Amino acid sequence: MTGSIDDQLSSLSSSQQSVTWRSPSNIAIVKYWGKHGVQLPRNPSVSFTLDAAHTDTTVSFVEKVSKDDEISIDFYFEGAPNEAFANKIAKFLEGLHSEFSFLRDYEFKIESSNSFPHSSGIASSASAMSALALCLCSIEKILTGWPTDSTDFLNKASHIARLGSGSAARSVYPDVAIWGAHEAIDDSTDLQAIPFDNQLHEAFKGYHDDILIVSADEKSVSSRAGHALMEGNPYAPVRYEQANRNMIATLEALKTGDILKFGKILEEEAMTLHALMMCSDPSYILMKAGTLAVIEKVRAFREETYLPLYFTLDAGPNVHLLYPDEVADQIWPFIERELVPHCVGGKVIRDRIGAGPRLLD
Ligand code: 2P0
Repeated sequence: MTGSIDDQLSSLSSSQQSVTWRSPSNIAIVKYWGKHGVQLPRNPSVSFTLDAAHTDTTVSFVEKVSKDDEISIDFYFEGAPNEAFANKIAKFLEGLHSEFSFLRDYEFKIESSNSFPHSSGIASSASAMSALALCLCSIEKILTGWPTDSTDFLNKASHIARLGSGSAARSVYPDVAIWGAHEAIDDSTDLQAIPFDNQLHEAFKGYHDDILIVSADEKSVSSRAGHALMEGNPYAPVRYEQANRNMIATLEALKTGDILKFGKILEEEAMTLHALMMCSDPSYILMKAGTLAVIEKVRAFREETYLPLYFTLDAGPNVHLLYPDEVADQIWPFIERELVPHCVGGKVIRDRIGAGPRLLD
């Protein structure tokens, strides 16, 4: 389906017994790092919604013949049954009973696949949990007629996605999404993300994010453990203040098209995130030698050319390279020649800022 989310939702019919959503990953500009309670962030975050890196999820549902209290799911990942994921999702759904009263009345088959290889080192929780949340909200709409409008629908989808994985809350909106309460940002809340609506400056339209796969190995410390280690980190309070300041500066840069200010914050946030990991107790490092080599080359390239190529990092060794479309022809040859050799198997995912999730036929 194409068209607005309202158009897409209006195509849902009460007779259908399966629904498929394609939902993208996102890259945080101001990072969410530290949480409390039930998936509540310690600081607000803002991200670019991506496009090429996405998950397709189909949920089929059949009414149970005899009702019981169990959640019944079959889960297939990339076409094959996957018990580990099935158990994780069953546990997630158990916690959603108060959100979706139908969960124990149906048998569910969930089929999920990613546009990027499972072993590419790209985190899939944001795209996977947002795709699943969108499917569940669509099933609620099919069965009950609610939510009637797309604002309520996306609000709930973001809320459910957050319960699955914090960063997934941001993936339901196009272009730019904000998650976490900030006193100077209207409607911002810890409970779900909100859209940036039409405030993004032209300069960021079609913005590139080339994701350099420096390592595809499993991370030594998961994001869940990383968030938890923020609780004892002596720098945490200062970090949360910095994130609040960076939110305002980033949103200002996104509105005014200030690419240089945007780039400066982008890199500061990446370095802070990894510095927080290094000064956790126990300390850990997720960057690899290749990560540092790429960072140094990007900085030298910028000094030499004055071209606006900036990097950021997720909670891992892979480097995201962000730059405007209008200078792509000048920047890509450098990336290809100097940086791709640092990638495993020369692997780069060439992504862009994206239009958000899509209901598939
Ligand atoms: C972010 N990251 O804002 C930050 C920056 C990684 C670095 O959110 O435990 O998978 O599922 O809520 O969302 C990665 O953590 O953590 C993350 P959970 P999540 O994107």
